[in-house]
This record gives sequence, C-alpha cells and structure tokens, in this order.
Amino acid sequence: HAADAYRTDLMTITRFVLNEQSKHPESRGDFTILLSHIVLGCKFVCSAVNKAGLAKLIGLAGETNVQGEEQKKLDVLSNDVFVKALISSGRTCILVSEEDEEATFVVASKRGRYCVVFDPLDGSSNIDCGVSIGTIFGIYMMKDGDEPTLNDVLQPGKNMLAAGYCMYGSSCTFVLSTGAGVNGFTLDPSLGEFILTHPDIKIPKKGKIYSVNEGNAKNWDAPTAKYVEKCKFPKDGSSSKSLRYIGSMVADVHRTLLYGGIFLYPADKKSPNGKLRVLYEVFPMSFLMEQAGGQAFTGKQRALDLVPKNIHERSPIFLGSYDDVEEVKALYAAEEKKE
Ligand code: P6P
Repeated sequence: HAADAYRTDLMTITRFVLNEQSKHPESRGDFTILLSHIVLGCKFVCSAVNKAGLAKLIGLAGETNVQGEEQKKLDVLSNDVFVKALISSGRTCILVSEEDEEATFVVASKRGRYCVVFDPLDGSSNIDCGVSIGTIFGIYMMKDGDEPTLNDVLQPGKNMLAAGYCMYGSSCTFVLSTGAGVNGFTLDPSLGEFILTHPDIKIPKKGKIYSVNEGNAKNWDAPTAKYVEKCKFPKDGSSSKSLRYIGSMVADVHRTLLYGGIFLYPADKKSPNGKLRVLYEVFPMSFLMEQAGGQAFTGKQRALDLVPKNIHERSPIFLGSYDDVEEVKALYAAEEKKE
C-alpha cells in the first residue's frame, strides 16, 4: 500500500557523513560542517542551472576568466556561491577556484584548517545546449604551522582527505569519497536532500568504452595514438571499444565510473601538458577512480603522486578501469625503453 512506496530508512548525505564522523571520535565535526556547506552550494547551483534557460542566465557575463574563456553568468554565480559558502563555513583557510587567477586566503576571524580546490561549474561551454555540467572539488588539510601559504594547496593529490563532484543533468547526482570508498547521492527536489542511491561504487575492472576528443588525433604522441588505434582495431580478435565523448568532464567521468572504460585527455604537440587542471579536475577524479578500484595515470606517473608547482597547472590524464589504464601504462613504458 501507499506507505510501502516511501522508504523510511532515508540515508541522506548529512546522516552518511555523520556516520563516517562517528568512526573518528576525535573529530570535532569540522569536516561535516564543511561538507554541508559544499552540499548547500551544489543545491543552489543545481536550482540555478535548472532555471538557466528560463531565467535568461545564459549568455556572456562580459568578463573573461583566467583561462581566457568568456565567462557565462552561471560561472560567475556558481563561483560566488561556493566562495561565500566555504568562507561562511568557518572551516577553510585557502580556496582555489578555476574561476579565480589567485587563491583566496580566508580572513583570520573566519579561518579553519581545510583547503578547498574546486571548479564551480566545469564544462560550462555546454550550458547553452543543455549538456550535463558539474562542480568538482578536492579537500586538503593545511600543513602544520599557523599561517596558511600556497604550499598548503600545492600538495600531491594523494594527500587529499576527500574529493567529489556534483553533476547537474537529468538528475542532480553528488559523488563523494572521504578515503573509504565512493558513494553516490541523488537530490530529491521535494525534500531538498541528497539521498544515498549508489552505495559503495566500484568501477568494472575492464570496460568497453574509450572517451577522448579524437579531433586532437593529429597531435597525439605515439603511445596515445597506439592505444586509441588498439581500441578501434584490436589485434587480439576482441571486439573494438565504443567511443563515447560528451566534452564535459563530470559527465564523461561519471559514465566511466558507473559503466567502466577509460577517459583520456592526453598531451599533444599543441598542449604538452594536456588541457585539464591538476588541482580541481585531475586530482579529484583520480582520487575517486582509485577509491572505486580503478586508477589514474599522467603518461609519466600515478596522477595522485604529481606535486603541482602552480595552482592552475595542467596535466595529461588517463583514468578509469584498472586494466584499461594498465594497457596505456605498458605503451608508455615501452616508449620510454626505446628512448
Ligand atoms: P575539449 C570543458 O571545457 C572541459 O574543461 C572539461 O569539462 C572537458 O572534459 C574538456 O574541457 C573538453 O575539452 O578540448 O575536448 O573540448
């Protein structure tokens, strides 16, 4: 009867994080408070994105961001919301945003111990055509000492305490890891709560999909070219992989996480470090992939071992199913032997 239609053991993201917190009796709940502010930001952006077409938010804000791309109003709005929410949490000391050239150092009276790196609205060039976009974030604990410095955010990705993304698509999906696996939550707009819908996500060990912008093929290096060729014309008689490329990292990575396969944004002659940003695109997605049983490789090393030198640094990235990334690593290792 009707009552059965309502699940009563609602596991909201807040309850979930509180459960996690209870495993660390020493914690004072600062992380839970920080995360609740990130979740609030995502709920706001979700609502703004869903109304964008109606609210005429689409269109240029007139300025350009550090990437030289024209900022759309939703970019500006999302960045403002996250910066304000994170500062008001009273738990952060440094913020790095894709939209801001310089890091934000939180005023002492509002300062906490966490450093948050984020892309408030990744894939924003897709806003106007309704393709899924998302917020990507990573969280570090500041290093010892009292005064926060840039070194607190120029840490290798393996030092992150947590990472996640929120995808604004047909539904609003929040995927999070705090270092003990990956869990997915879906926003129930009638409750305004994120409900646990994808517990303990594990990426298939091997996938049937590869995801890359083939338009850059003429500029790829040999190992990448060989790998993509292998996806299309496998020598071992196996069937070729399907190509799925949305051009919005959160959407491409979310599909890879759930269905398996590999997402790659390799280096090319024009951009030797690829296109994606280390702190708030490569690291959070690599962190999630490892936590889900996959892996992430830069073409030279494990992505999470990379030590960034500046906050908007880029890196090539190959991430996804463990076995698929292993094949890329073998091709790069073989190339290295030749040199
Ligand atoms: P390309 C979107 O602009 C973005 O930053 C990522 O979300 C996406 O994966 C990538 O760039 C797409 O880049 O060069 O294939 O259009």
